[in-house]
Amino acid sequence: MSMHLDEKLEPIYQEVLARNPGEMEFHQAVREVLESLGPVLVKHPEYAHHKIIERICEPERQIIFRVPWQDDKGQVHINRGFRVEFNSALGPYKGGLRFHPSVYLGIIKFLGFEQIFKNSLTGMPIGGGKGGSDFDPKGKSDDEIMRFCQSFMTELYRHIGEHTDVPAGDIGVGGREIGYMFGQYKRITNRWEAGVLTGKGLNWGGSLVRTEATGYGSVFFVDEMLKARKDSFEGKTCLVSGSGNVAIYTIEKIHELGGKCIACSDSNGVIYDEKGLDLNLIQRLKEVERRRIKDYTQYRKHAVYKEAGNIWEVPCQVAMPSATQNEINGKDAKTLVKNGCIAIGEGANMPTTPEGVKVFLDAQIAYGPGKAANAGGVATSALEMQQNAQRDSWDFDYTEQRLRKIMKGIHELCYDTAIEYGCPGNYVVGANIAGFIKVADAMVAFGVV
Ligand code: NDP
Ligand code: 2IT
Repeated sequence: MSMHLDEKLEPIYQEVLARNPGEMEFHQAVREVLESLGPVLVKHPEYAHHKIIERICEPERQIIFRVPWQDDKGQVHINRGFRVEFNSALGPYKGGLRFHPSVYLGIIKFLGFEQIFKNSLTGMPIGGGKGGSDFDPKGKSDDEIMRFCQSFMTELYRHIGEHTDVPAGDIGVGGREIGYMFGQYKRITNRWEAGVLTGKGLNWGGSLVRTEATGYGSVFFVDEMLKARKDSFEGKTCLVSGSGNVAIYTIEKIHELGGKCIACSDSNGVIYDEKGLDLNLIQRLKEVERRRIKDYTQYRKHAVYKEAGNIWEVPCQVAMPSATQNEINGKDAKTLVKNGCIAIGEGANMPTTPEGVKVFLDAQIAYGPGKAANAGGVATSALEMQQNAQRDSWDFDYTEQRLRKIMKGIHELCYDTAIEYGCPGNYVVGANIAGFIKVADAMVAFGVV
């Protein structure tokens, strides 16, 4: 089912398997990148000589720590915290924090590994890292979230800094959590250091458009893929999985560009609204009231909720997975293609299994992999860092234009690189190779470090 690996790369992959037992998601992310790199080693024998790939697959530093906290009843709980500082060739480690019960080292490492190449593609000076905890924010009070975030930062603070490592949000970590963590960092260090975290509130160092950036950026990326095929979002029926930060602003921008989103989801079920999703309602339910997507049907009576439903069975032309890893398998991908889907834009990280990716590539539909399509979030984090360094803040339109330009640049880079390496239209090859080369060249320049 998986592609064949180049004979130089197979032993490197075997070594990754042996050194990182049981970390399936990390194995999957590494394999997907290595599958693209065979022709790069032919063009650049110096990378093999300097063992660049072996080095890139080994995180520079992996931090695992205890996070004790007390719930509202006074009960003590112990969670595990992670920060994997994967690669700092291009800049300080940069990447989000994920709070979700499924988190373990293998998930943080897959995300950190992907982040290296994604951040490279943005053209901004940021290295790759990721962190998080197996803490489950669902059903917790604000006070419990605060105490958890404070405890988490009480260990993390010693490892991060504006020139060292700059965390942000991911699943389960948004503006509220960044606030509690920034407050604790400031208190412990006695430094008002805006550049240490991104995704901050607007009146304390945050950037306009950061909240919207991942969703907007993913839609801009798909728009570029459609343009390259002389097509557009106008009149397209779309699916967006999830109903969190990325999903919400993906839906908003699709509607702005003339598409119609008819379904979204959460981990319990799927909402189908044939008249087009009511975004204000979703925002109120999810962002303000923190409720389940099921409640949508209380306010839109014609909409249908399917518990444990499969969103990919709804016929569409554009699908934007924006929830989590491996949410589209080979069968789902076949269903999408059979039902007339012509474009996939991955708002989530690694949402498609290797079998699914193969289906999309074989069908030659426009397939934008996460490390290219969802790079707008981290790119806007880098814009937030720029504003912090200048002690400045830019207006919404200017910041959105910068994001739009960055996404256009990423599309062009992936598109051109795919052609250069003989795989026109294959954004997987384009993103992996273009992202890799910039990091590899920096590592060669630095010598054996
Ligand atoms: P949120 O926490 O805001 O939302 C996550 C959404 O995905 C929720 O609807 C959640 O449902 C659903 N979801 C999460 N885990 C699962 C699961 N295991 N099974 C089914 N559904 C799940 O996170 P974001 O919107 O920030 O992140 C979504 C995706 O986008 C992630 O893959 C993340 O890595 C990626 N991403 C995020 C960026 C950002 O800037 N935030 C940047 C680039 C990528 P429920 O509420 O039921 O758990
Ligand atoms: O996966 C990602 O790129 C993010 N969660 C955003 C990281 C960031 O530093 O803004």
